[in-house]
Amino acid sequence: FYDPNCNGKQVMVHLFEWKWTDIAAECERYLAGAGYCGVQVSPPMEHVILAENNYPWWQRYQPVSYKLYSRSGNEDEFIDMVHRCNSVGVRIYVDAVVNHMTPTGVSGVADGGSTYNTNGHARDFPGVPYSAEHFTPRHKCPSGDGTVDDYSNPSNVRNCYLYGLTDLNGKLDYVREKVVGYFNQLIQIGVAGIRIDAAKYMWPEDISATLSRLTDLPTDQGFPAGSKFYVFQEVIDQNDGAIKVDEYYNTGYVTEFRYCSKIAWGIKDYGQLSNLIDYGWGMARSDRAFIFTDNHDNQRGHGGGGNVITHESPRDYKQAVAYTLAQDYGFTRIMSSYYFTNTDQGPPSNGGYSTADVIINGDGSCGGGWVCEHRWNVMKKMVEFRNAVVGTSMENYWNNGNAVAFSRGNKGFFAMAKQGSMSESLQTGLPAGSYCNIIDDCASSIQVGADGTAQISINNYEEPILAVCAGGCG
Ligand code: LM2
Ligand code: CA
Repeated sequence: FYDPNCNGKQVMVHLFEWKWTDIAAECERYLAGAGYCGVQVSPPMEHVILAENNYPWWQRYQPVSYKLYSRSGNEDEFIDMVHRCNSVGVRIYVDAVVNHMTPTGVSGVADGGSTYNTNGHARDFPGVPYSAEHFTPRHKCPSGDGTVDDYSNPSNVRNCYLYGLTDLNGKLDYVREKVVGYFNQLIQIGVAGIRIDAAKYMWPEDISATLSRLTDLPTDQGFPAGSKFYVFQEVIDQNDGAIKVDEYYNTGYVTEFRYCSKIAWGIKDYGQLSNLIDYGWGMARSDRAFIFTDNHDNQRGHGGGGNVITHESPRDYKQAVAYTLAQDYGFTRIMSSYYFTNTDQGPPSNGGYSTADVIINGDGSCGGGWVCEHRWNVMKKMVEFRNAVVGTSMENYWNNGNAVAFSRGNKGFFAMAKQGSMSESLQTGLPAGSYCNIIDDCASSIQVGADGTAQISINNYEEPILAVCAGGCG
């Protein structure tokens, strides 16, 4: 569960709320050439449709069945996307919502035609099918009203209803079989892995039992024989409760949300970058940490929110992503957002429920309300850098509180200046020679002497970053 199955590439992008047709096109026209490992897609299963809330993005976290029918498209479009992305070497990772189904007290018909009814004691999801006996019994939940309300008690977190969402009983063989069926269908199509939504609210042994029944990835989709599903588990551990990231190491990577706060602090106060990764604070070990500067929840104050930097402060955000990709901790994901004014607001739409196409402008940026951080110059260049220096560690670390620099073995060197400029003679760890800065397309360069030192100069307010690679990054 630890190999993302993308040939050693190091960065995935979350194309939040994109349609399958747009993602297929993006794999072919951009992501393959830019060196992205793959795409995290929004939940593909059938979900409720909340017209009364103006179709919020979070309706997709209220499953109705495991049919591949969602706001992003139907099953044929999903399969076409996976196949087209795989054929250009870009993998698809599914956001898997299997802790729960819809909230209590609702009924209706979802878009794929499946009905649901959770009024009173009913828990009817005939599209799976699930019924009342498949949900966690009330007596297993130690909270007063049946919802999660005590993070100091694992039974409360894992057996109660998160926000009142009907909680699947992952102890049951029947429930495990249904989830296995969903995952094996994804695998058979050629999906390379999953994000497990709300993993913190599931018992690690239930996740483990489910994953142990998965088949290998299909060789006809370009996976070497014996390849396993890549798994990263959403566990929000901010040292604020009983559940710790290390409980989930046996079943894959874990999201490291403390990294979001740390990088935000580090960009505000460069001195803090020197102790970005704080194991004393409980941060996950590097080969289990799944990291990002911000995600679809905390960029809009959901999922615990927090002090994070987002595309709304572009200059700081570029530095945060650049540093994240330059350093050697964890497996990295880049967020790709849409603009919003309201934290519940769904994606750009053609009016109502229909998601608008992503517009690609002549200069390669996006329009129509889509931000496309993954197409920004700094992000694209730093993906190349991270891929080029894979396997090396950070060395020659230097930080004076206003600028920071380090080498990645003898393969790369990175520097960044908070105020936009720096000039300093530093050890680069690189062989003697001339190296050009990929960030400004070689407008600036450094000359490394026989002793490995070079004068490192940055003069660029908007993108105050220097990244060079031995033999070129791209
Ligand atoms: C997560 N973590 O484990 C995400 O961090 C979190 O953002 C997800 O909630 C959650 N799992 C469930 O998959 C999102 C959203 C919530 C939303 C839920 C369900 O952040 O705001 O809750 O999806 O759609 C919504 C309403 C909430 C209501 C709930 C149930 O916002 O007010 O609670 O539905 O009706 C009564
Ligand atoms: Ca649960």
